[in-house]
Order: sequence, then structure tokens, then C-alpha cells
Amino acid sequence: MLPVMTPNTLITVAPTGAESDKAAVPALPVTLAELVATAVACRAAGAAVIHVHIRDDHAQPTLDLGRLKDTVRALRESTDLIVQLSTGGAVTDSFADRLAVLDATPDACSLTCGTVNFGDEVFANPWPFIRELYARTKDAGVVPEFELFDLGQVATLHRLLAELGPPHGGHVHCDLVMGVPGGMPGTVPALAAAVAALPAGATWSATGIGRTTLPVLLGALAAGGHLRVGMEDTTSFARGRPVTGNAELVERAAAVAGLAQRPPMLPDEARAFLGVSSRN
Ligand code: KMH
Ligand code: ZN
Repeated sequence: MLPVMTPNTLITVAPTGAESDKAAVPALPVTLAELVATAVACRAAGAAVIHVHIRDDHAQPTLDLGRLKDTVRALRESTDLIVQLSTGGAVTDSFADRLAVLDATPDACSLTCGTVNFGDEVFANPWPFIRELYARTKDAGVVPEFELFDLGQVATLHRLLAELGPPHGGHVHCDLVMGVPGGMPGTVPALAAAVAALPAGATWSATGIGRTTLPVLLGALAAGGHLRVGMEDTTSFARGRPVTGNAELVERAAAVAGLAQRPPMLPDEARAFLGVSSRN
């Protein structure tokens, strides 16, 4: 029997997030210029997708539509990365604003499949919102990435696909977000349980928050999965050593993927893999 070929590694960078404070984390990219510079560096280091949250003039998270459109345009002008906008935003964002993110016409978007405790907060994703957002991704021709913070969210993903059918592009790709206080832990048993429960044919990435970053990265590669890294998920490179920039997290992920004989996918390869149409 021929060995099963495991594809090259899709690396997504999540450079900013909505939670870290610029004053506490000076290397966090919060302006458009900082985001573009980060995107260019991360593309050179091996990223194929960028998961984008933006900030306002005071470095606070925002879903301002004009800024989102400017961001999508600037990222497309300066890189060939797949631009994935966050529809999760910050825990304080309204459902209406989160739905309107699609009007910025990204290539892809995140789509979280359930409500989860999020530290002392709640990241709210009730079923009617999930359903509406998914329906709109199909209408808008935006490829969703299903964000799964817990095992129960995998069940909701099955329900979504059963009721509304496959996503735009036809391929189901998930991201396991592990180690959020309130979600599934960033451990190999939790990773294995979540992967075993995914829909047939789905592919997946994983990211571990904070100190679970490295165990999740190593476990995901060993299990044939893909990687998300970035300062949205960790601001420490090693114990006592802050991250100096997103590119070093991508470089490390690319190096380990290379050691695993699964080097990083280029953006064009990632477009074909995820069902994202090419730009021209
Ligand atoms: N900032 C979190 C509340 C996403 O981007 O879709 C939600 C989040 C998920 O980061
Ligand atoms: Zn996010």
C-alpha cells in the first residue's frame, strides 16, 4: 500500500487579536502601517493566511467598516496572503457589527461555532447568530474557517453543515483554538478528541493560547494538522522572553514544519487547499 501523503503545512498568522494592550505589549501591530509590515515579514517567514483584528487610533479593538476595507485593500496591495477577517471581534462587539465584517469583502473569515467562557468574559455565539453568519458567508462568497474552542462546538459545526450545506469553496477547514480559560485545554488528548469528532473530509489547524502554544504546535504537526501562530495567541516566545514580533513565531513554526518534512504552503497552494478563489 502506498503511504498516505500528508500535505505541506498551512501557516496562519494571527498578529494582533482584540485582547492584548499595546502599552503592555509594544511589539503588537496596531496601526495599519504596523500590520502591513508584519504581514510582509510573516509572508517571507512562511505564512499563507493572515487572521486580522484591527485597532482604532487609540489602539482599541474596532470593527469600523471603513478601516476594515482599508485594511483588506492594503494587505492585498502589499502581499499575496489570504486575508481572513475576524468576525469574532472583541467580546464587547455587537452581533450586527460582527455580521457587517463581511461587507469588507475579505477572502475568508473566522466563524466560531459556539459560546464559550473567555477568562472572566463570555464570547457569545448563539445558534441563530452562527446560522445567520454562515448563510451570509455563502451569499458573499467568503470562505469561512470554523473556529472551535470546545468539543461541543464540533457538534454545532455538524449541525450547521447538515442544515445549510457545504461552505463557499466547498471545503471545510477548522481551527482548534485551545487553552482559552473556559475552552478545551491545550493538551494532546483534547486535540485528539476534537480531531476525531470533525466532519469527514475536514482539514484543521490548531493554536494553543499562552503556554500551550508549543505543545499544541508539536501535537498538531504530529497529527497531520496545520498551524496558527501569532501574538493574538501568545506574547511570550519562551519563559521570561517576550515575543519581539510575529515573524519570529512564524519562523519557528516554519522551521518545525520543515523538520517534520511538511514545509509551509505558499499562498497559491493554500488557496487551492482551502477553496479560496485566486485574485485574478
Ligand atoms: N477576540 C475573541 C473574543 C475570532 O477572531 O473569530 C474572539 C476571537 C475569535 O478572536
Ligand atoms: Zn481572532
